[in-house]
Amino acid sequence: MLSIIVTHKTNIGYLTDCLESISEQDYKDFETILVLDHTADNLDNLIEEYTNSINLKVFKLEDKEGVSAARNLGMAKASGDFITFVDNDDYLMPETLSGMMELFDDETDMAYCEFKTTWFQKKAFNEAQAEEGEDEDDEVIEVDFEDVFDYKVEYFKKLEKESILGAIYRKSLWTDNNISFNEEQKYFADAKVLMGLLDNARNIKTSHKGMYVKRSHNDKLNNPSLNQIEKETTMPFYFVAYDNAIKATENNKRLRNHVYVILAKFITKPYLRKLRDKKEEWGDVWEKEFFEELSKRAKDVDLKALKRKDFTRAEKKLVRVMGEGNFDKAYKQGLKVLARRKLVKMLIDKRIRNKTIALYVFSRMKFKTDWIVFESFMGRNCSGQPKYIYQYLQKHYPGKYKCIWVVDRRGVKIPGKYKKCKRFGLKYFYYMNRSKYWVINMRQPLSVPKRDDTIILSTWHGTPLKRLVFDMDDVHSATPQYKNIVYRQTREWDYLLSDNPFSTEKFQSCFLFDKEKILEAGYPANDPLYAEDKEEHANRIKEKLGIPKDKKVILYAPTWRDDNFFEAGQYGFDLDLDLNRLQKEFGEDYVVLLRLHYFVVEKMDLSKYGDFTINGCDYDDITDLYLVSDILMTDYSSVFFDYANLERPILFFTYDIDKYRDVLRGFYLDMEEDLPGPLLLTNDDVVDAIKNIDKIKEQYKDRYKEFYERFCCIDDGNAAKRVVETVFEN
Ligand code: C2G
Repeated sequence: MLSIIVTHKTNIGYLTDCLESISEQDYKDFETILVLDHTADNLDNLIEEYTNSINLKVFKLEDKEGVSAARNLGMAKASGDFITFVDNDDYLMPETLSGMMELFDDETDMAYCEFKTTWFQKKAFNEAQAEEGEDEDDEVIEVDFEDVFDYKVEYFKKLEKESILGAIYRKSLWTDNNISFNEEQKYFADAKVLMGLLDNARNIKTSHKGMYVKRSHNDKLNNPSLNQIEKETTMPFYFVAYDNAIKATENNKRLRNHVYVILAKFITKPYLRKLRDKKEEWGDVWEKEFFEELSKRAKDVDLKALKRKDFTRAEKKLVRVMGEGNFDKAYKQGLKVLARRKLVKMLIDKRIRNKTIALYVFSRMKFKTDWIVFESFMGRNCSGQPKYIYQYLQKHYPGKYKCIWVVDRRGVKIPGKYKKCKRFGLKYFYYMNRSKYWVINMRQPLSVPKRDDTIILSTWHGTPLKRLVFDMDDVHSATPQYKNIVYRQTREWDYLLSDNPFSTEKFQSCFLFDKEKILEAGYPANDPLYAEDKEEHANRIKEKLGIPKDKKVILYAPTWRDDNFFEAGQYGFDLDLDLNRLQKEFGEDYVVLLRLHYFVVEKMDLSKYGDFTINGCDYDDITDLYLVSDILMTDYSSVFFDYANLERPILFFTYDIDKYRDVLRGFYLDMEEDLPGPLLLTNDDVVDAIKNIDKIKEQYKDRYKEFYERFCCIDDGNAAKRVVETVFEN
């Protein structure tokens, strides 16, 4: 029998995924030992639900605490011949246990499985995996007994942070060799244990079936995972772990060498970064206490273990000098390592070169109080709130400000008098460093430091429907540091523009933002929707886009999907709308103006629909597209909040609402109750709705009115004026 040991202290939200994944295993001969480490969570319901399906046995840590003690207790209670550990915030893919269990023969003491770190919850991860396609390669690598040594090192390298997770062990491997977790050690307790296991295991096998999925928590502020806890807290445990690992590898030179490599990597990477970044905050800790501790250990490192492919000569020297125990000398060598690294980076990366020039040259140049940098959608185009604030300044304060537009693409049309620069080009750093105002509608890069007197007007780009940042449980599309990065960026904003009281409320929670700095002035980009000449303007745009005068326009403007991505900011899109059918049904009276979100890089081939579709994907300014359309169809995009200012019909094609709501994001509004139009789940619904658009208008009249009063209550055509008069010195 196999005993699965799960320990629990906090994060009950994650535990369901963990237990569910155990219940879904096809291997059934197991018990689950759940050890509660003084948890404040109420697990009664979960325990009841899973008692049978995972053969659950619950124990409580009484007089001790901590994950090491909890795991030891779990092991003492385990009645299986085999054991494995699953952290309460992680989960297993199907067939993970059977994949490993079937590998055990008389000489095998451990079997490990694939291991992946993710920020996806289980459901989303499964779907992403399923879409990637089944991994056909479930071949088992058999290891010769002689090679087991290489294997041990390989295994060790694979497991990030020297962890014992993602493997099944013969229990006697632990008991015969007196291996257990050091209960004094709050962090890094796995290192010694793992060394002991690897050293004593007779044979190790690897399974390619299933996977151990380690969840990173990306909410460093509210819910840190171990590697997000400040180094100052974990350092003392690191030293203990290191010493234990050294002891455990006394008779095993190759594993010992690997321990040296770990220390050398620590010295040349995080420790060095600490010295560089925190000079003024070091205090005694990094310069004295940690330096001394590291130095003591560096002295014994066999430098031959540090291979040329992993360490430069300067880095190797740093490890040697650290071992000599002279801080000043080590610091100097550290600076040399950093300077060399920077030089190499500058040679290969233009952006780093420009950033360095900015640091030493531009940031020391005179600050210009009448310069304004404008940037919309990270330099994609001239649109959104920045465009209309800019236009207002051009019209009402001609010549007063020098305006600079950040635009990356060629051919972007910008009216008026301005300078232009490319994002992260040399000129960009020049203008960003010297200009007093930055008007941006997304987040600014942290690599351009804000000067003390710089004013950032963050206009954002829509009333939030989809939950944002700190209101999201899980961030599927972003890096694990996402919340932390957003927190730092938003601290730099001097003003955050809001379109309505609802946004003002949500921005406070989703950005943990101060109400005082929120400027509830309405959206300048919605000003044209109230302009007296909007009809004439619309006609001009229709002509530009080639929309026949006798046709009505359905604007289809969906948002992006967090899980359909190629890389950061580059997303795919599957068009579920049946354009063929719409053309057959409505080709006589309508055209469809297709406008995908700016994150979507996939190009749509619309040629087969002839005149029926107009491609609006590359059109700069969506406000213009609102003006020319008779109906808006969207899904979860905030575009409808803006469009509602026109009081024209809105349809919601929400074919994947369950996934979007439950897995990917979650909403701030009740989609069924609060929206100013119907939710359409299929193409049949879409066809019906368009056919009956007048009826729908009538049906949703009251709701539309309520919606308008709630979300469009400030926009009146004068938002740009209000913003300019508040933010700029006029
Ligand atoms: N947008 C667009 N075309 C689309 C969708 C969006 O031009 N098909 C533009 C609109 O200006 C819209 C903005 O991008 O207001 C934001 O789009 P969303 O679809 O709502 O998505 P997102 O970028 O995730 O922003 O608070 C708002 C949220 O941040 C949403």
